[in-house]
Amino acid sequence: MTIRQALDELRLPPLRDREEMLHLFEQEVFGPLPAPVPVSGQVLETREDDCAGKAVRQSVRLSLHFADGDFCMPILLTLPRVQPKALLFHLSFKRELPNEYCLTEEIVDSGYAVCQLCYLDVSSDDTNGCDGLAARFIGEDFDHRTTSKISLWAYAVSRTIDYLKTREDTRSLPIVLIGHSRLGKTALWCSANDGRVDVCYANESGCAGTSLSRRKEGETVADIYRVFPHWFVPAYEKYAGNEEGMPFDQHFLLALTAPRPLYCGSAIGDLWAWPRNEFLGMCAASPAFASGLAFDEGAPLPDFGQPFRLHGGGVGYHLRTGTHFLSREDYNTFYPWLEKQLGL
Ligand code: GTR
Repeated sequence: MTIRQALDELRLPPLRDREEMLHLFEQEVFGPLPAPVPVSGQVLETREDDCAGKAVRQSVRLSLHFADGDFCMPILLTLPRVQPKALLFHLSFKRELPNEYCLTEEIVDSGYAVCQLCYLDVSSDDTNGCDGLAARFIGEDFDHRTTSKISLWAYAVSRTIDYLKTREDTRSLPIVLIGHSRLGKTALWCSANDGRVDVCYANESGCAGTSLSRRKEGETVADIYRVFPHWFVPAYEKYAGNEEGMPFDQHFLLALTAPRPLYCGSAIGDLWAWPRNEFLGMCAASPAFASGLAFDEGAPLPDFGQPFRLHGGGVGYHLRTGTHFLSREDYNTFYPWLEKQLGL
């Protein structure tokens, strides 16, 4: 079967105007992001000898100034002593270091500054957890019925970018947003809403991320909504078992990063995310980009049991061996493609 035939078989809705696609994802999947508020940052601690003395690490408290009081969350900045190529914004599962998904010394050695924000410092990953930023919206304009935790996490990334744009040392660095799995979904949604994300890398983001829902194996809409309803608005549930009835599919979400570069990493053993549909999602989104994924429609559908990479366009993809993880190999495979996009 060719890639074209595999895409045709899915009978995907054709890509639409940006505003329509954004609206569909707000209405039917993640809910809208709250309105921006002013942000300020206070450096709480500076460590001059981070990464064997090659970088300075700062712990910063960000304050989001809402009319009814501030919401504060910590971020961690690692700033190389030499001029960085870009800033990798790592949306993180945890706050503590070391972080197996974000090896700061290696990232610094590869030439990048790092900003880490832990999603749990925004709001818990819990169906009934109206804590943190979620508490601001419960009973007001937003509760998790009108927006989702994924929207709140994405919102927090954007407010952090507001702050990064106020700092002399980070303001002009390209922002490369990286998220793995549920945080890959969040990175895609943030990038869809915020054009200041210069490059978006969603690693193994699977269902509701890069993986098309139609004919998906592994995790389905029913599975994900049953376990994680708080990632979505309730409208999404109606597509459980009715993926064919969706007026969209995940290629709409991916296309919302266009014309900026977009990257996806998949793993052969990550069958829950279903690499075949992650790859086809990237193919289907490609027409929205000036330079899409460099694939040949008439070529045979790749063997998803073998690693491969497609680095020839502004949409990039790799499939590696192994299981669900944001690995060194993912970073090291991503960098050469990223540097092309950054014009280095
Ligand atoms: C799983 C979820 C996936 C993925 C993953 C993760 O339990 O079903 O969609 O997001 O969590 O975030 O590690």
